[in-house]
Amino acid sequence: MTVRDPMHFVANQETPSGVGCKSQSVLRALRLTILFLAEDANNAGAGPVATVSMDHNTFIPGEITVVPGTTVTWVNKEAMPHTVVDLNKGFRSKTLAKDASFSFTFATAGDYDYLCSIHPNMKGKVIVKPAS
Ligand SMILES: [Cu+2]
Repeated sequence: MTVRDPMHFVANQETPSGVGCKSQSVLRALRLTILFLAEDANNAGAGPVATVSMDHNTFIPGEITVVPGTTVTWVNKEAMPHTVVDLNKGFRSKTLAKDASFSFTFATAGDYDYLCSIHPNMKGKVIVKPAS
């Protein structure tokens, strides 16, 4: 497959000095950036989402079942700082102060046991399985 870039081709033809080429390549970079951002926004909006709260030193709900592709967001609802740490090291949040959140998109089916590294008896589980 051949990919052509007509804008770049025209710029080369009309401005042999190279000045036009430079501004064209800046424009091209901008265009690519915009495409990238647009794609990113689409992805963020496309998948299902779920929320887990952290309150009273507890993940609520403690166990959730989601389909692959779901973005889970943990939100700390209390003044006590918490973290979200996957026991299999798939994800790990920073320390979350009150109202801070952490998100992770689960692409792969499986059971994900996690805990708060500050309060190791504070545990939760995300079960990722395709809808039947
Ligand atoms: Cu904690």
